[in-house]
Amino acid sequence: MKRVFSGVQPSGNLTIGNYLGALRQFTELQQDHECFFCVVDLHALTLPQEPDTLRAKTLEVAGLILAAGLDPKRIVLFVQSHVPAHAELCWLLNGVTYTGELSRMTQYKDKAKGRKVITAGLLNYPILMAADILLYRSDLVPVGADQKQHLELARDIAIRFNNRFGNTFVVPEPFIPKVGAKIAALDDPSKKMSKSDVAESYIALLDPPDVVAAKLGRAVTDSGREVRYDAKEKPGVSNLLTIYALCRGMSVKKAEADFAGLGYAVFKKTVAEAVNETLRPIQTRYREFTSSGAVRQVLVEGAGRAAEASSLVLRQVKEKMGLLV
Ligand code: AQP
Repeated sequence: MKRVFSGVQPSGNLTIGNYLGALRQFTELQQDHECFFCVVDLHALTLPQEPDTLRAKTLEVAGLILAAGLDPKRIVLFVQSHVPAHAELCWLLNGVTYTGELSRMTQYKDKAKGRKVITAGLLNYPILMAADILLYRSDLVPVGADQKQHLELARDIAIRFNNRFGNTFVVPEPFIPKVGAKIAALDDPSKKMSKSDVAESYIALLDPPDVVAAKLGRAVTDSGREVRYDAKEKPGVSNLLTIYALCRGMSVKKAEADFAGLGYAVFKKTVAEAVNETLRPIQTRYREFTSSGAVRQVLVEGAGRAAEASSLVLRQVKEKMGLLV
């Protein structure tokens, strides 16, 4: 069975972008892959976080990953900081990664923009991500389009390490959905929807139906009145059409046909209904998981299984790099 690894940062409210770009793929992959999914709290620390909020969001994100349709008996779900091997391998890989590679990363440039101080963690973020993936000898990494560049760097690091120290890491492949890999912000379709952005820009997985309808009602559309997919000329409408098509499990072409001759008001109302139908079962399962206290138990078991699965690779890396083990 091929191995899958992916992580989600507890850096805000999980969005429909996180779901359509990543979590939805997790639920499919769990059927016939060995899956490790991780709440990457150490990654969240690369930007300032309020400690109590970070702790609460870590549990919330884990609950939402399960609620998205993941079966804790099939997958390993854990918190990154509960498995120290991630931080250890990250440090070891610092020795084979170049600062030029890190400062070229688009996400680093975007997140560093306008900040008075930039932490070393923000620059080193992709090394930790490489460590996450390489520790488990992962074959496939389901991610949205924004993480593709980081994954390419993880591949480069793996190849470089293997060439220098002998075959150790599996070189991972990205698994990026054809549609939905970059859901745009509601208030500015030129930007990616992000959980750490302002609430108006995203639909959170835990948003109640009236909030979803209100946010979509205010979503930026484009001039003209026609509901048609045209990413260049009509990025706002195209984004909503993509969300609608994915929520209804249909092609964008079919989605377009559903709105032929209809105006933006009906369009937005119908998109809201489709989004709410997608969110309803997730929200119900989330409440079940959290009220039963099952999430913590899943995370304890997951950390144990992840530590076991990663220990051999970490030991091999230490030996190969010349540490006394
Ligand atoms: N807008 C998006 N469209 C499609 N996929 C997306 N992902 C994120 N935003 C979109 C994918 O969701 C997974 C989890 O993301 P992450 O938590 O690791 O961090 P991120 O990529 O930085 O996502 P956010 O929501 O933008 O978080 P913040 O605001 O904290 O930076 C990843 O697979 C990601 O590609």
